[in-house]
Amino acid sequence: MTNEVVDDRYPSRLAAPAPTASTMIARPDPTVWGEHPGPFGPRETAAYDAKGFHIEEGLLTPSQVQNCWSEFERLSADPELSSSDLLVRERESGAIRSIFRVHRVSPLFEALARTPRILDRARQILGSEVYIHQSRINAMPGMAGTGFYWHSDFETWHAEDGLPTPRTVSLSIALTDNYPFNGGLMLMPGAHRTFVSCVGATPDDNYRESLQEQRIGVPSEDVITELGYEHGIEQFTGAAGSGLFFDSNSMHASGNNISPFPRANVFLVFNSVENAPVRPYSGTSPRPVHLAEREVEPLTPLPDSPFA
Ligand code: 6CS
Ligand code: FE
Repeated sequence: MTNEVVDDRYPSRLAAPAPTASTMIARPDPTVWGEHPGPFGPRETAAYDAKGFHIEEGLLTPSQVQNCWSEFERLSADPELSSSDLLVRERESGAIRSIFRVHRVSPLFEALARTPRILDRARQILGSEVYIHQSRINAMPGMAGTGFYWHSDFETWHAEDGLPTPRTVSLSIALTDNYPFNGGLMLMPGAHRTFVSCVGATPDDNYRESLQEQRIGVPSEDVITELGYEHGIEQFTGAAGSGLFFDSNSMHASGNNISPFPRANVFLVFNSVENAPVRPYSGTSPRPVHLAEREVEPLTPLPDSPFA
């Protein structure tokens, strides 16, 4: 099925590019949606606007991190989860790579998303009420963890899930120390202002492959090179408990973890309630709800959250 959307400001997954088509499109939408009061100061929102990400050290205390880690271990050992699509394994080693929908299967991670100082930051950036589009834990075991190739999350969420605009912010919280050498996330500061239109039609059930190794919806090496020389690369490193807020169109990647130190991060993807999903722009069927929520229900704050 081809893309039938005529007025798509973020065209991608075209079977073949038109000879004159540019693969780099200047983003027509903002990154910070209006000036709204919230925990971020004006310098922080300005930096987020310019770079597409912001690191908040000590977002969680060591004991809050410990609680999340124990919950991750509990979920990892849950036989029901183990045999479900929520759990994605490494192709070669069979080690756990991701667990999806953690905010629905775990009250603790639901509470994390509804913690006022976290929720209010997402609302402040997006200038509206928000809900969770996707949540997951990405685990990169020592020695055996494999990375994620360069991509923009929004490219996938637009093409495969139908999010109209990049009015979406992800929060990645380190549950182990993130070093430069254990597969920490690399980002190109400022590249979120460019939407990279990717070549290649989307196969049915593409996610079954892409969650282990993404091949469709990744930029060409030429485009990655150009963006890399223009913007440079920074890395999210920090002690367990650090949080990275990053724009959904950030160009990012991670390398393999061949260090003996595991890396695990919990991801909460907040989408604006004014950016509800429509039909996927690549013409495919919507992905299952554990990857892409279809019901837009604003998150309500939990003042007595264990993370407050
Ligand atoms: O599929 C997703 O939603 C996420 N996973 C990958 C490998 N790429 C896009 C996005 O980050
Ligand atoms: Fe990603």
